[in-house]
Amino acid sequence: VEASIPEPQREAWKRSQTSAFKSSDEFEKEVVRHVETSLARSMFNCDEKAAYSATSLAFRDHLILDWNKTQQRQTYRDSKRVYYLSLEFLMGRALDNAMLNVGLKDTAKAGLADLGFRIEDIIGQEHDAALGNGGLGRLAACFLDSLASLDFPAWGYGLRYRYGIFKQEIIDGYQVEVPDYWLDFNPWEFPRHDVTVDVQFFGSVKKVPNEQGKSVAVWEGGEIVVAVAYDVPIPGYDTPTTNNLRLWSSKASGGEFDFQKFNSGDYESSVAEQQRAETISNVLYPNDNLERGKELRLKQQYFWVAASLYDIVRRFKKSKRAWREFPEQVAIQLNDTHPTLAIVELQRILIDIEGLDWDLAWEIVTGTFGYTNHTVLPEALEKWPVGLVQHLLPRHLQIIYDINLFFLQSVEKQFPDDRDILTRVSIIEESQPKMVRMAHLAIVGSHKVNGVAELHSDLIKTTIFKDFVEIYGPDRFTNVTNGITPRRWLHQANPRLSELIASKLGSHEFLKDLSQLNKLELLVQDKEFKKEWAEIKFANKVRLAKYIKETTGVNVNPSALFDVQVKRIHEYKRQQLNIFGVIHRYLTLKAMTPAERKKQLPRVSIFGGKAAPGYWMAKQIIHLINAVGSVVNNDEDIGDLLKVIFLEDYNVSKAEIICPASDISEHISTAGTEASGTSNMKFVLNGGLIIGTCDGANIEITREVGENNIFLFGNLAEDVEDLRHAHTYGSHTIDPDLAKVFEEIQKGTFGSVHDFSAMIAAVKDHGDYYLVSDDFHSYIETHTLVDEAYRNQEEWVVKSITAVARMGFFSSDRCIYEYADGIWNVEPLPRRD
Ligand code: GPQ
Repeated sequence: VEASIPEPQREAWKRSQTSAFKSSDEFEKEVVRHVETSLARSMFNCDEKAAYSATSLAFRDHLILDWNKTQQRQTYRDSKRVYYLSLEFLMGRALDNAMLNVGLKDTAKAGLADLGFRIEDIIGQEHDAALGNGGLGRLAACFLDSLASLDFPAWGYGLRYRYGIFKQEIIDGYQVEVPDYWLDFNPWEFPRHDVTVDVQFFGSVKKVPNEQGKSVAVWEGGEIVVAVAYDVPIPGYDTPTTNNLRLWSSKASGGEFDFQKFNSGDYESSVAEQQRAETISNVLYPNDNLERGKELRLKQQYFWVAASLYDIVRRFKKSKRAWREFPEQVAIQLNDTHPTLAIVELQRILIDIEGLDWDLAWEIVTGTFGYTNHTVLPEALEKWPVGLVQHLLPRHLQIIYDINLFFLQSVEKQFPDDRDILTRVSIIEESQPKMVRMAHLAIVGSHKVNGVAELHSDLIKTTIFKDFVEIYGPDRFTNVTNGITPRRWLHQANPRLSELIASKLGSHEFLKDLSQLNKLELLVQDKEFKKEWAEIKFANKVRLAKYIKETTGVNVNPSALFDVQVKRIHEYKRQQLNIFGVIHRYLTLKAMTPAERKKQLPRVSIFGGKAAPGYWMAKQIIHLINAVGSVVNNDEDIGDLLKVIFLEDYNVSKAEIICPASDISEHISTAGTEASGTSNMKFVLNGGLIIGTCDGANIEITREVGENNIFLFGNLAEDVEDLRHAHTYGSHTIDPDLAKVFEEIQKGTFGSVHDFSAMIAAVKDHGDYYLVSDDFHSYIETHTLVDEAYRNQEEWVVKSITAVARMGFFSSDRCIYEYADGIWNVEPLPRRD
């Protein structure tokens, strides 16, 4: 149906066009209007929550007007679009970001003050949008910010989980998970009840002849679940470009419930069907770097992929172009293997529905997709039992087998004397049960595969994907080192530092061209500047100390060295190494005379992060940290010299308080295990130094900031395999200082001897897979160097400024330019209105 208004009536539309507020007066009018109409309240019952809601609605209106124009222009220009498919978008709060990106935060601040509210309190009302686990989901969010800020025509596609990552509570030192129901009132989403897609599951396939007598596959029967679109506007910084994040929600195909069944008295089964459908988008799987192969997870993946591809293809078809032009109009990036079924789904649409022949379809498919790998950990590589795929997606399994057949035939031709390579690279693992290897499918179906930091991209080429480099040549593989958006992680999280930098550089341009930070190096000897720099760090530490007091009751001294490790709890990230080091420090302090103790540097060790609910060892690590805290924090011999804090429920909005307040942060994964890390970048950009292993992006951070401005320790990735081998087959002696730490734990100093015994056994008896003992000495020594360096505050500030000045490379804007150029082949489409 043509819904366009006829020419003669358009004048009336233009006269009545809505315009966005610009002044604080106009803003106030919008807020009051939303309080009085959208919320049906008044000045007599407008609390902070209502003021937050109304402010957000006012800004959402603003964004939607820009969004409309952006979409109209992109459609009119018919330029190539990027689609970023990610099962996770860890967005955090939207209001502060929207205000800063459209440049109206000061306007809103004045308006809110006029109406009787403090802007910080209003911002603080917002519930984080926590549709992700950790780094992978936050990377997707940073990329959306950069895509919009750089004017790229780009959409994100994800799932609208009713429950995001769980809320973490710490009760008696243990993690307890509480559901995160965040959709009570979410002003940032725009339901599109008219944008729906029917998604099919189960059923069977039959072959029937088409009009030309060719046999085609028809997938029939099974059940239909409806995908409903919810749009989230993504504003660019300092540009009217407003992109879209489309999240799909599932509902039963009979509407609320099946009325036929309902009327025939079968109430229960009609409700059951509705519930089964809604379950699909109900909850985010809370695992980081782990795939557990649950059927519902595969359903989520296909549901989201099928809806997104239908939407993308529908948009392409409006342009009436020939199919072979598809890859010139559409670039789809697969964020990890979670959306790999998109490769199969597009091939299915092209051959079964659009009637293209296999080869042309496959050329289109591989021209369209790019795949980003985020880990080499074997337990995180996705595999699905063939039987499960057969049951849920019978036609897709056939296509996967065909893709594999053609692929293996070509490999066989290329390596006629090598039988083993076929087994190794096959998309189907010949195990019991047989499995579909999603990473292999993703590589075969994409034109580019990238890792997320140099070391990681080299590792995938020499280990897990080695054979594919032989087959496709090295050019199929590339690196795009991760980055972070300086808008959220500097300007929003650390406004004072951002303003100081702007005052010195003469503008806020550095927020869009982060390499301009290098001009700060000219100021490292400027006394006044250094003083202000140090004052800002101190103020950020005072703010965190206040937060620690409010949430844990512990007083920490803001002049102490703040040593932070916040990230998902995982054995490979080695929070256990950190807490063992803390215990070692505690024992060292205890052994000193009071006079000696007086000379020591006070420290606050701050931890935060969630453990996957089923990850028992990670939960024990959390327990040990809390147990050590309750002993150390109450030891009168120790006082301010050492405090151990575990911050509950680490998330994006808490990271915005924590990152600006570190002196040192810890990025201490076993070499070769952390693909990149991104919080390392956030801490350094905020003037904190880091202690880290030669792993992930730490290596490139070192190259940029210089070896003098980072604390590196530990074994190298190239030596890990030999060390592990030696632990298992040679004699394995534990570092003597670490052995003392273990003795103390086993004495019961921190309670729960039984609980902690598994952590100790992992090192002593089970091969120390993560090299905790091997790296312990070097770790402790390096912390001594940190203490020494921190005593010289003059020098420390110089290091801090120098490091920030050299962080330009780690903007996610740089990442997006690299993807655009090397993988997507897309151009920005700026708007100047
Ligand atoms: N990452 Cl496979 C996750 O956050 N979750 C995952 O399931 C996988 C990877 C991380 C990875 O561990 C970090 O090193 C990266 O910096 C991050 O992805 C973004 O690439």
